[in-house]
Amino acid sequence: MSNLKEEIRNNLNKLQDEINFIFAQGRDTVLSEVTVGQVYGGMRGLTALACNTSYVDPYSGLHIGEYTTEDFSSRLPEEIFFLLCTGKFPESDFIGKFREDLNQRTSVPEYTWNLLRTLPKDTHPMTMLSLGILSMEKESVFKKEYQKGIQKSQYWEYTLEDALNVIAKLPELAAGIYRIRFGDGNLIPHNPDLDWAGNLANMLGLPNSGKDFSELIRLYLVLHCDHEGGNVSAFTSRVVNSALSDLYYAISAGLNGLAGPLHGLANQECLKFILKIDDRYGDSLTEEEVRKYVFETLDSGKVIPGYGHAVLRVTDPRFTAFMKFGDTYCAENNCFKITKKLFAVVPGILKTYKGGKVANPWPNVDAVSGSLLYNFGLDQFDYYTVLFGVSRILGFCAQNILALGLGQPIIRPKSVTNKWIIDKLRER
Ligand code: FCX
Repeated sequence: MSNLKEEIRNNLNKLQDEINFIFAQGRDTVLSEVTVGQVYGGMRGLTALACNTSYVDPYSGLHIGEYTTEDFSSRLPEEIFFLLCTGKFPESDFIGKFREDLNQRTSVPEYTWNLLRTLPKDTHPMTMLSLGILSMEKESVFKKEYQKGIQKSQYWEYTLEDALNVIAKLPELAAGIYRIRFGDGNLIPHNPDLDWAGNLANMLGLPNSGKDFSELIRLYLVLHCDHEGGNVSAFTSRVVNSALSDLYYAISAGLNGLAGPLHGLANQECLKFILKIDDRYGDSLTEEEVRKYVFETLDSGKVIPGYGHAVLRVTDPRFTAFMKFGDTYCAENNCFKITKKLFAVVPGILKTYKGGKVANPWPNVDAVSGSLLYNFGLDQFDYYTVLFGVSRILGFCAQNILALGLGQPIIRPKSVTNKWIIDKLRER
């Protein structure tokens, strides 16, 4: 695994020094107070977690280490995994050595394929991805070593082994899910000469897949890799792993959260939304018609998919990176044109909708990603969140490796009843 392990160890030492410094300043320092509104409001804005893989700034978006989205968006997912785990980019010889290591670990067990093939034909691909990973749980190196009795300081090393075993299998597993669910069920073999994203793009077996499609898949797998620690999927994965449930359990759990329409499924919802606009108005669509459709959606009690965010307060730089790709490769595609028209109209509407209660009227990454995939003939929307999941697993793995390496304890915040809160209020 090249110098990845050594660099993670260096990063853990650095992070531990920082924590020692923070504790020396005072463990009782207050970072954030909890209001009643936050307790009942999804803990929004409550600073209660430390995550050292990435950080989402409300105004400049996703940062990994000291790099902004613009800085890292041209890299390979393999380099991004290294960056998430170590805080820096690898040396130029890393990719070749890392590929050699992953190539030894790619094979998905036959029992996983058997399981996936016996599921009903209408099973959601996210269920298949989550089950596929969970089915391999018995392979966990961490679990086997834990049962033998290992030191706490070694937990991260065996979790790294699990991470590499899962990451190596993801292109084959994810592409296999596509082939079973939407294709003829025949799997395309892994090509040891291709990189991680290139393999996934190739193994999907789409008629139009070429260099540009591989480039889209690379970008897709980079932009979705991590989004700090408090989002539903990353937090779920961390909570599960904090009980020392191994990475297979933790990844599967995180994916189950990602499968929700307010989180990772928003990309498929968004493309459906765009296609409905296309169906109704066709090529001559005007901004006024887009406006009408958006109001109709809001008035029927639905959200506008791909808009809004719990942390961001500007246009998501991941959206901007995808738009740049779209302008270069799919400017004439109808869905992409509608995406642009929505971008011109939706923020203005959401800014004032219901007295301006939408905290962030700007687009997030999901507002455009589906249009780009659709342009390349990936027209099975149910599959889009699988690609999101493959990428986000890099973040789940990195977050859990670092948390275990820093000896973080089981996560267990306190809950109270309404009565407890009412009594507290009466005491004032
Ligand atoms: N369309 C309509 N209403 C919206 C909205 C949107 N796109 N975004 C927020 N609102 C509404 C909320 O539904 C809420 O209304 P309520 O008080 O009646 O329940 C109100 O505005 C305040 O919510 P807000 O504080 O702005 O947003 P939250 O932090 O609660 O939720 C999400 C954030 C992302 C869940 C929300 O903006 C949303 O539902 N967006 C559409 C779905 C989406 O794009 N999800 C993907 C997000 C992200 F990229 C990811 O995690 O993958």
